[in-house]
Amino acid sequence: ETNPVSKENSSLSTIVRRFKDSVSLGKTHKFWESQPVGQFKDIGDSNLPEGPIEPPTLLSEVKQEPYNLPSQYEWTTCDMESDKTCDEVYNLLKNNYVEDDENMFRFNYSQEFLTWALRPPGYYRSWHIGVRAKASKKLVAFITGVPARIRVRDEVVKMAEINFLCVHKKLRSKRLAPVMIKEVTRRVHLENIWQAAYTAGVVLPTPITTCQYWHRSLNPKKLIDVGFSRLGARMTMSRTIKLYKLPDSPATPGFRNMELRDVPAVTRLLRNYLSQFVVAPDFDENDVEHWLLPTENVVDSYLVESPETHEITDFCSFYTLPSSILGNQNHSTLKAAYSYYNVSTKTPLLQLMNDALIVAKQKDFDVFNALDVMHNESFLKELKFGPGDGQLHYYLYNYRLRHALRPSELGLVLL
Ligand code: MYA
Repeated sequence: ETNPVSKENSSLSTIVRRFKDSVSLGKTHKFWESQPVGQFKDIGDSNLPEGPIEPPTLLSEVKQEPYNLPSQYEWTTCDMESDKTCDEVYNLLKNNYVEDDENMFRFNYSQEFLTWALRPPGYYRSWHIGVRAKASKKLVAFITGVPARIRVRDEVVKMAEINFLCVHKKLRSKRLAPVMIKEVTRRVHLENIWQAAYTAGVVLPTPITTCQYWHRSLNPKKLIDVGFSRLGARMTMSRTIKLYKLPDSPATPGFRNMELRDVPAVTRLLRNYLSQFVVAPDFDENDVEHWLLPTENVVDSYLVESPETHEITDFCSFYTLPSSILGNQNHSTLKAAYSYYNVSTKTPLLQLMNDALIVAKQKDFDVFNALDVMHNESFLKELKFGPGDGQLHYYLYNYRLRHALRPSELGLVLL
């Protein structure tokens, strides 16, 4: 399967992905064909209206009991405020979550990251769903939702962001995932929410857009040593290290960490910026405080405060998501920063992102990753990002768009 753990593109991995994607387009999707999502057969049919595919039902008509699991398993609601449960979830994902195509790397979301990602303002405990083996009580599967307001054109829609779908490696291909998706859907419906947004590395019916990961080497020697990237043609290690060298400190006067007192100004800046995209989150001050105020080893945010006027003119952020390196003698973890939300009004975006690279390097990240969403295309090549082998498809549940979007029309980054 093609997955969104991305490493530098190689011709082999690209061929493998294109082949798999072409197979998946002709594949039947027993489960997904039964769901209110855009279907492959409807692509290009511009008679279908934009908006919800199915209307909401009365809450009393929502199924009141959980879906049936195979008899050896039981549902559990995971209390992400409990360190013990958080640790079980962490270990399930650490050993069974998303890998790249060649199984060299696996996402290793930290406990602090999971707590942050799963407990935003207004979160529902009931949307953190686990499956346990009845006999051993071992956690064997997981799926989550968190609430979000997402604007599609000029409509703000209450949605669930679905993430962390994971089935233990030993329980794969037994159709457990569809049951988990139906159960999270039921629990979202019980909160009177009828739409969802999610991303996946696999092609399903049907992406609203398909994005590509790009990677900027910060520690090229390690990236080459672990097989994340390869020495370019006619390149030596020392020339490569020189190529990716960065200044020791950011260049923009007034570039500093975001603080609590900046929340109103950052919210204004971000809301104004995101208004130009077709699909984007509708952030208020509470959301900005949660999602963008720096949290150690989870999310970093910087802004530019004009030294003269003290106005906040620019903003950039990235989150911390390490990957385990599978089967390397010398290194066990790849430290990756992922570009999150960036806004430039005065400092050129190129310069702002160069400063982001510099602070990421100071913080000892090995690589800085970015999708080709929003205005990211404008800096990727110039700042020496290279295309990755990972594609990331974005989806909406129970909401149809007339046409697929270009990645640059998307203003949403999911974790
Ligand atoms: S994306 C990250 C997904 N996780 C991983 O890649 C981790 C490693 N892999 C695994 O743990 C398993 O392989 C998973 C599938 C659990 C992915 N999204 O049980 P099965 C369909 C949606 O036999 P398994 C993320 O977390 C597949 O096409 N569907 O398969 C966002 C087939 O259906 P169909 C997927 O390999 C999740 C069926 O499942 C995905 O044992 C968003 C096969 O089931 C996928 N990533 O388990 C979920 N992979 O026959 C949707 C496979 O029709 C949310 N499948 O092709 C929808 C909105 C819900 C809320 C709505 C509210 C209103």
